[in-house]
Amino acid sequence: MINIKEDEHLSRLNHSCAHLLAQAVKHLYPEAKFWVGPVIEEGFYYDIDLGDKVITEEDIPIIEKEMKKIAKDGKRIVRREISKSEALEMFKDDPYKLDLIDRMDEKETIISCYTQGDFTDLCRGPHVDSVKELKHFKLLKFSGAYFKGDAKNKMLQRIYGICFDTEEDLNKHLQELEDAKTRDHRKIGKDLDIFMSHDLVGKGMPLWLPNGAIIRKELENYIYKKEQKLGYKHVYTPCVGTVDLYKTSGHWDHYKENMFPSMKVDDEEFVLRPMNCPHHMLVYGNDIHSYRDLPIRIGEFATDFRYEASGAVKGLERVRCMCQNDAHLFVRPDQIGDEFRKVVELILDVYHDFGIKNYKFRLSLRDKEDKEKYFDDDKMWDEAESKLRNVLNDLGLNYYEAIGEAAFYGPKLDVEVKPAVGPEVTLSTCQLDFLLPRRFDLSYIDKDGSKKIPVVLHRAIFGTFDRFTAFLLEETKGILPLWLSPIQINIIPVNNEYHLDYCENLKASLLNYRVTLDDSDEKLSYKMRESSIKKIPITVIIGQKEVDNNTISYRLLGNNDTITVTKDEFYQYLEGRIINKD
Ligand code: TSB
Ligand code: ZN
Repeated sequence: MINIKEDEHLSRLNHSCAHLLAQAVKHLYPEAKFWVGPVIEEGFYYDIDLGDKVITEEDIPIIEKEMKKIAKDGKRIVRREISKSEALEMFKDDPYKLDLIDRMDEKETIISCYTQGDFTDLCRGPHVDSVKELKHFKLLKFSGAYFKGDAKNKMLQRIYGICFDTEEDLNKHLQELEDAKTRDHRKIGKDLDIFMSHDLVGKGMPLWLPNGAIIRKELENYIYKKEQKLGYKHVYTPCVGTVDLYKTSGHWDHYKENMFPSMKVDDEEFVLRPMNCPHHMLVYGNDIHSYRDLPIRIGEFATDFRYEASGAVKGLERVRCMCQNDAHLFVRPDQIGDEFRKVVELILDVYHDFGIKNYKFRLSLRDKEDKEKYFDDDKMWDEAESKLRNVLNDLGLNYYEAIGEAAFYGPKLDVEVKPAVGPEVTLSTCQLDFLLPRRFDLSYIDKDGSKKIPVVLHRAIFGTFDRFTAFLLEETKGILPLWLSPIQINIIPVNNEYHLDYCENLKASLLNYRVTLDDSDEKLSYKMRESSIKKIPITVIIGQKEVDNNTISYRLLGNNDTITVTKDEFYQYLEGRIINKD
């Protein structure tokens, strides 16, 4: 889908359309006051104070109509540069604009305003020449939005829209938006009974339903086997720790705003953990290690809690309670490159198994100026950053570098994916860390008998099971491979009276698979449709011919061909698909 912000012309068009929206709102609600109206990836929005008025579905076509009317009038959009005092006078009745103007430094910024007919807005621009260029737009949605994003402030009305040059472009885009909605994992998750939410549990705290739990268990088994083969040792640790644990790790100083508040129990003060690293540091520290023991790879499917803004939580993709496919790899400095390469190879291997192709590698580096966020050891950072870069280059991978995106403890590699709706998110991650082992006073005995400090690689291949499942549902449109499908085979007797026994025997012979038998009294065509709606990969249809010949007829999801085989052939076929992760 097009990113409006990245296209100079469309940015200008959409920004002008935001002004058109504001002008129309001002005509309809003269008391309206305006905060900001930026261009975003998906078009534009404007945050508006309408007093007690809350925008409803019915208001949107009325506003759109007024926008069309103003556009038809075809007034020119005129830019004017003004002094700060002029700006203060011009917007004296608008506290939001005054707030903006107050923070402007006349010497550094040119203050400008744009006028179209009876409407003037404070704005940096640029804009199109005339409102008559704004013909093909649509208001897409609306929501409440706190002034400056702060829940303590007043709730404003935010209206979103998008504008194109032609009706064709607009319609194409609207169709893409519709398609994205059907791909949205929140819709698929509901339709296929994968997860639910409930106010009584809380925001960003999804409940995995039986179908979802099957997917998650299969993912756990899958990655657990891979990690076992690679020498990982899995542990279980509590999902709370004391505040002191997080003070020791540095999270209390650097990550507190992402954590749930602490709670007192007797004389201890706990927090729900946002990360598992501190626990794993303690597990490592429980033993004395020789240089020969390293790398030591401690893995856990670990539940974490993070404070995500209520407006940011989203289905399974961004939650407040998540389960990481986490591991911390304790290595000697000379093992960093090798171990990092193994993690990248594991990521590539897993993505290959799942057929994931749409992703980007992002090498996240520190911002050298930001001494507050990043510990101050330029040599260590430079070395670490170039080690990661070298491995990526050796593997011949495409990646881009992002300054200031590193964790406070070191540089990292993130894998970025694009959800059906909304901005990119990180799936897998591998983060180098020279700091935490120091903070926990960890060591190993080197060849010469001296005590050395290990380096840690934090890595999560799926990221979290939550986010990975969300992504997978969107990539596959809910059509999961056989091995992951909550229901793998649905058996339908053509006639319950004559064919049910055969179907029951068949089901009993498929004990290793997740099988349903639809013996309801519905018509065959209805049952077949249901099977397809539930995205069941294989639907077996048993009629008289199959009973007489001791055969099986089946259809694959999305395909109307019926294939008839012997039972043995069917078992072999199933086995083959499971082995091939097909
Ligand atoms: C990899 N300490 C490391 C760990 O050892 C860590 O916590 N890294 S993280 O902060 O990047 O989180 C790991 C992964 O969790 C991310 O790559 C992302 O895929 C996933 N994740 C992060 N926040 C959320 C969230 N709110 N909801 C769902 N998944 C999330
Ligand atoms: Zn970690």
